[in-house]
Amino acid sequence: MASKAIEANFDGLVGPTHNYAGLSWGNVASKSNVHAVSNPREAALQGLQKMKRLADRGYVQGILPPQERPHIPTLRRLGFSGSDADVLRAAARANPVILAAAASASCMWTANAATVSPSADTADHRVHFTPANLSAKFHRSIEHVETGRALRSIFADEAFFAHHPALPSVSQFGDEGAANHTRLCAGYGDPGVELFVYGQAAFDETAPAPVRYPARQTLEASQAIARLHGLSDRHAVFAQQNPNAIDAGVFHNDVIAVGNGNVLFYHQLAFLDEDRVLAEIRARLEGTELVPIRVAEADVPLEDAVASYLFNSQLLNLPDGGMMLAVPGECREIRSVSAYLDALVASGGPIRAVEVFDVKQSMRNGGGPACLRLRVALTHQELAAMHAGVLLTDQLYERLTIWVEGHYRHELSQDDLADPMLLDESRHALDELSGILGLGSIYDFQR
Ligand code: SUG
Repeated sequence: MASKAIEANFDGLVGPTHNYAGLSWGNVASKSNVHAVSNPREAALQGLQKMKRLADRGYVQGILPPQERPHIPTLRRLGFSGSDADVLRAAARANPVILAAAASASCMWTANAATVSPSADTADHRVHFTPANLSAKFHRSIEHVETGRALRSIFADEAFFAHHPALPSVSQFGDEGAANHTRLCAGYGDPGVELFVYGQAAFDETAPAPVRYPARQTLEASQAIARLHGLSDRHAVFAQQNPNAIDAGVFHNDVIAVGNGNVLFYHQLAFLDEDRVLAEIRARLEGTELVPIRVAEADVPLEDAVASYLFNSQLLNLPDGGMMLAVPGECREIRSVSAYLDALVASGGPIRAVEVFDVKQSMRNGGGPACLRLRVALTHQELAAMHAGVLLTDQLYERLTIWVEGHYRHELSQDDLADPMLLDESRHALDELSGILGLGSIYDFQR
């Protein structure tokens, strides 16, 4: 019999340097808000409020800490030298985009932190983690070392958890983590089907590929993760994303599809070969029937799906059966999407409720509710074995709110990124945070 299990969501706490630098070509929101002034305090509070609302509804809610930014070791690696203040000044003078990349708070989007395979699917029956190399974007490619450190310290017990290093950091093995990985199952503790969605096959020059924007995830990367995690053919399906969708701004699959349990909610233009994808999932899914909810272009044009982030929603089990969709506020601002959501709930299908979350600060960089969370299905034994200090309680929420209010700025412009005071403030904040979360010295500056 399958052991009982839950799904925990680990949200990335937004870091003190949250800013709009326009670093992600192919991500429409990031480019259209380039150099807008951000509000890191509001961003972090919006994230915490989302976590608190979900925790209050009984969902297990965890936190992944922000990384040290600006990341001085990265700037030193690029030849900037002297004191930390000298390094910042020299980088700002030489190339402000490099400084912005080293200062990005992008690790907040933990759907890109790693790929996680639950123990019900893996050969050794441990939960497997591989941090994503995020090699498609320089500012994100520097995340995986600290991500791996944080995951190892939270899920430390080797009897239950297995950790792999990120894949080689080259475009042929570009890996964007859970944003391109969806698990379908009867119950979280039952054997599931892990759907790996890739943008391009790297070693086949004749294969279909987007022409305007980059494909960030390759087939070869997805296959490597499945091998590392010990997933047999029964547990893994590989599907190519529709290249036209990538060219329309769908830079990760979680901008056009989301799955939970036996439900796959997706846009008709999500996959290159929709029929094959559904057939392969159906052939592998045990103990339940796949319920596809296909959104037609006629109801929600792709452009509206990208602008609203309809599919970047969290699809969550309700306690009495059925599911709720946690959508970003933008879904209610776009007529086709709002009307679709009303019709969806009225249709009598598995999605019975829609709840709106305000994560605007993150949305302006192309990160909706689903980007902000990493899902980890855990048995009760595994949950008991992990580090509980990162699980959100009322007390931790209060403490973190006070912490944000005490350390974060209201405004941050691109010029501020070179301010040595910002580095100082950020290190002080993170030093205190690692104590609050009981994580030990996970940051370079603490070592
Ligand atoms: O990688 N934006 C992120 C958004 C990630 C969204 N995640 C998921 N879909 N799961 C990215 O493109 C923008 C940073 C800037 O431009 O300042 C950025 O990195």
